[in-house]
Amino acid sequence: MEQWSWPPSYDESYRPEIAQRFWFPRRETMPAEQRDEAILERIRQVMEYAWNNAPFYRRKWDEAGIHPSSIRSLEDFEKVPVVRKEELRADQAEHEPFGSYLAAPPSEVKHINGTSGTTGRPTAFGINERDWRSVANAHARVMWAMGIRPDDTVLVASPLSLYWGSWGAYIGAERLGARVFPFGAGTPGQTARTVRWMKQMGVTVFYGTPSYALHLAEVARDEGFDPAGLGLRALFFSGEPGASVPAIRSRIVDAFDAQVYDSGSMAEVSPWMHLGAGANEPGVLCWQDLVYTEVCDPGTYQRVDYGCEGTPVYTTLERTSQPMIRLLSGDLTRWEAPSADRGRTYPFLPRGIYGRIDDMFTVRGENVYPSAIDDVVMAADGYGGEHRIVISRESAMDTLAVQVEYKDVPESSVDSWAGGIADRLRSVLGIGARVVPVEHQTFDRTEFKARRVVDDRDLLRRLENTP
Ligand code: 8LQ
Repeated sequence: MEQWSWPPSYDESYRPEIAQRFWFPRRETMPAEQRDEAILERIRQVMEYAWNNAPFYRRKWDEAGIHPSSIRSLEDFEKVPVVRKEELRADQAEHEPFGSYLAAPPSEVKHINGTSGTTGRPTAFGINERDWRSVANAHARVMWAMGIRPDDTVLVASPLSLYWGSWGAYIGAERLGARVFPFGAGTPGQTARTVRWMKQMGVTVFYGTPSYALHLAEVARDEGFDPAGLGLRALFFSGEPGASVPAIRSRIVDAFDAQVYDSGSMAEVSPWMHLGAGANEPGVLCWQDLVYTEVCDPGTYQRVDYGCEGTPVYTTLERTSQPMIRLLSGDLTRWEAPSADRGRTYPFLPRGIYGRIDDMFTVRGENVYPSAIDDVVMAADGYGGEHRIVISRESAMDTLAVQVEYKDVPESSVDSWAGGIADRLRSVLGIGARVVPVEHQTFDRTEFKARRVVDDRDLLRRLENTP
């Protein structure tokens, strides 16, 4: 039984036959134009609901001269002003604790999560029971598409605190009938224990960040286990670029000998609506009937053509407590038109989300994103497991050094090894960079999202003065 209603309501006893490829075949495979018509209708309902229940939206749209009834096409919808994260933060400071974009009565809020960022005022997610259940149902659907089934044991290996990603994975796995193992991450010494428990509990599916999976593989080896022998069938990721960055992806596939799926968007718009294109292929699909995604020009916030790069702007179609209507991500991606060849008729992001607009730097005229450097560096034989990208934005032109850990590279060849990476950076990305080899385990490993970019002029000067 397929459901697609506003407000969302799902038959909690429904589950497809094990062999069925699609959880909701009609919603997932219908012609994209037909789905867009239904989405337009849903957008109107969601806007109407927000207009009536969330003063934040009424104020914002009043100022812009927009009323939900004026949205007659998806092109009209592009005129709705985007919502920035700073606006949400400011609104929440003024209307504590959940902001005036809370559209449900405060007494209905039954779950609190929050932004995982460590800087600035955190924002709280107030989630009612209806949204909690729709996220569970949506995630079950997306995870079903990753091939996760009731006989799987799913390890949630990211922090089980404020981070929505962990809870989304938890309730999604639970809803599809799998066994859930909320081991979490982030406690000292936890990773070695994770490895042991994974073996003992027969974990078959991993959820976490790509950085953490690579760290886990290193720790497993240190503990005497081959990560490929841990029994994982699949790993799925959100939180940072990696699962669609070729060198990172192949490191994970090689280490665990398992399928890798990219997913994730922003916690504010959970459920994540993305899913790897297929087994062991990078890229993600936009599940438009859950979260309507527009890849937009970062200047005009209008949709760019398929084939072009832009920033995702998200609209939740199933959230009633804090609906997000045109939330600006500030991320970067390129999208492609829906195609029936992919099975699901959703737009496709072939390289996933590969950066943030504000992460971009310019070296000798070339625009560079850190994930492109990750891709080159991590593809090198002898890569020791971590690196740092040190940039200086002192002058008009940024300058760049990359400190790269090496492992199993003979001391006498270390300089030429680093030279080889510098050559590859120049030929693949067109940038000149100083590559500084450093010993294995120089840098801390992360159990959550990696922070590899160091914006530090003094460090750069010291590196430049190193012979
Ligand atoms: N971000 C998140 N997922 C990403 C991915 N697959 N590829 C590249 N960048 C990604 C709970 C959500 O599923 C994921 C999440 O991490 O939410 P947050 O904590 O709100 O962080 C959102 C940001 O993480 C995005 O804007 C991307 O920059 C990155």
